Amino acid sequence: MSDRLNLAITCFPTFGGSGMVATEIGLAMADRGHRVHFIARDLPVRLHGMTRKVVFHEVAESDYPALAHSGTYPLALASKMIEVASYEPLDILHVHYAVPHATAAWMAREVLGDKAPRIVTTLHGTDTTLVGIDPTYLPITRFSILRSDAVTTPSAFLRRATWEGFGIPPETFPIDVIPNFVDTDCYAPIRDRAHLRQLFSDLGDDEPVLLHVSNFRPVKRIGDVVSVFAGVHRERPCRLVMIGDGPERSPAERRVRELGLEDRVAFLGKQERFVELLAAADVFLLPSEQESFGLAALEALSCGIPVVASDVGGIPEQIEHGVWGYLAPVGDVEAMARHVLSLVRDPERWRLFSRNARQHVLERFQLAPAIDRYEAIYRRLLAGT
Ligand code: GMT
Repeated sequence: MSDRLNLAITCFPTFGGSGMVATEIGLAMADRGHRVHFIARDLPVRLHGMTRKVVFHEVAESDYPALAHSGTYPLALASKMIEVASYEPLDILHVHYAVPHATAAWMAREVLGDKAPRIVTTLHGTDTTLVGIDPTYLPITRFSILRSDAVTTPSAFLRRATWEGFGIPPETFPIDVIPNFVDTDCYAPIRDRAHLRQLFSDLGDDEPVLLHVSNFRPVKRIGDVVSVFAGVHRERPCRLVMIGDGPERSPAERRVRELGLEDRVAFLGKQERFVELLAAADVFLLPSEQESFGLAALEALSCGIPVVASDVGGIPEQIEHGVWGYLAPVGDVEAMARHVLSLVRDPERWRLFSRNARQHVLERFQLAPAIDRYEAIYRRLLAGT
């Protein structure tokens, strides 16, 4: 086996955390001298401008009229995997998200036979907790997971949920937990309120700013973000920055207008880069219904921004309640607002939480150790152990 690996990565090229994690893994592997291919529907968001380092293969669905609306993406993806593996001796195919990516990888492997790469599947959350355990998709998702040569999850919670949800006895099928990671040089504590003043020209010097980033899907409980903000604002005037877009954005904007708070809230939509705003905010809100990990919270912690979040899924694996953030039961917006107030009213406590947050991320969630672990899995599979 050569030292230089030939790796292909498949992910959703959207703003979600799974695509970002996949992209960072690919770029880091390319930095280590490995050959890296991305096979995806579109150029992954954080891959923009980086194409010299990696090769991108676009998955294009057939435009044959009879196939319109028949969901040919998994077939088109498997076909592209087969095509790439036919002229490149791929060692590893690392797919992010079980449905349909692990399924497409399995189909490609069946076709490729001896030329097939090893399949690594990283589960990210909803592929297990929502879609995967939907009875319609459960058998095919379970099958695709079990046919992978290695499976990883970003949290111990998701590993447990996968074993339980798919009825897989843990002793028969090991799953590696590799926590998500963050680029701590990029996500660093640099507090410069000038960026916030571009959003709120009348922002007071000590007026707290709350911030939320997500895909605004129902699972994120966007209504709770607004309720927590409104609860805090009643006691201590503050601002809210909302980054991202999705089905819950319009209802949230409507609610903010009904509350008469539109001058105090900035809805920015999808942003490719928002680290300057994040690092200048005071508290990050993540009141999700479910979260296998919560990458956006980790990025906030890396900037030294305390997080107030719901006590679900993998979130408690990265946030220690009362030390660098606060956790509350899902939907308990009063408790969340109280926690935010306890931070913004007590600068000494805020500074302590901020230091703890950054320290914790530096100790446990750096990029290089995570990449070492993925690479070790690739090499373990190729060594056949
Ligand atoms: O949060 C989302 O809905 C997007 C989704 C995705 O596919 O990117 O996020 C999932 O994967 C992220 C990266 O591992 C995790 O940080 C998120 O917690 C997870 N989302 C859910 O579990 C709801």
